[in-house]
Order: sequence, then C-alpha cells, then structure tokens
Amino acid sequence: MASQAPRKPPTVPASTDSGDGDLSVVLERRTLKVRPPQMYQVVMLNDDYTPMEFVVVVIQEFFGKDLETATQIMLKIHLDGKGVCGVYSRDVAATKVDQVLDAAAKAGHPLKCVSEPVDF
Ligand code: TYC
Repeated sequence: MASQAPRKPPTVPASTDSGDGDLSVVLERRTLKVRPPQMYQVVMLNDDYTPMEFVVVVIQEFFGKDLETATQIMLKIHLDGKGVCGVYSRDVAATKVDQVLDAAAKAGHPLKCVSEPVDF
C-alpha cells in the first residue's frame, strides 16, 4: 500500500517588530491543496489451471463487464500474465479481491488477484 508523504506542521505566523512600538503579525497565505483520493486497480493473475470460462464468469460477476469485454480481459491475462479488471477506491478494490479469492477457493481453482495503487 502506498504511504502518503507526511504533512508539514503549520508554521507560526511571523511577528515583525519595526521598532516603532507597533507589533504586527504577518499571516501567511496558503493555498489549500486537495488531491483526489488514491485509486486502486484490481489486477488478476494468470495461472495454468483455472478454466478460462470460470475467469470470464468471475470478471462479469464481480467487475460488471459484459461477456465480450470479460473475454478480452481474460485473454489478455492469459497472454500477458496479468490484467486490470477494474479501478476502485481502496475499500471497494479490497472487497473485489476478497470476492474473487473466495469464489476461486470455493470452486477449487488457484485464481489469484491483487489490488495495487494507481499512479496518476
Ligand atoms: N491460463 C488459464 C488456462 O489456460 C486461463 C486463465 C486466464 C487463468 C486468466 C487465470 O487470470 C486467469 N486455463
């Protein structure tokens, strides 16, 4: 899992004493930086034993793909060793991984998948 860079602690406003008795405080203007949430891709891995048909059904069922798209993804995994089934927030991606591993284990297949942060 990717860790985020630690935030800098807030700085104390600079005080200036011009010597004339007026003590002024300079407030630093900061732009608020917001970032989109880190997204995670669910990557499915090839193996020599899980039937292609099972993989296609899993991709349709858990990743909402139609038969043709699921077949293309399965073939990509089969040929390249791995392939992305979908991109989600961290918790949803983790749930998809659990669902796939659970379905595979129940069916007695060694199918594996992992979630990994997407860099953008
Ligand atoms: N390589 C498997 C076979 O030939 C099919 C397969 C495809 C398995 C994708 C896993 O993630 C996978 N039966």
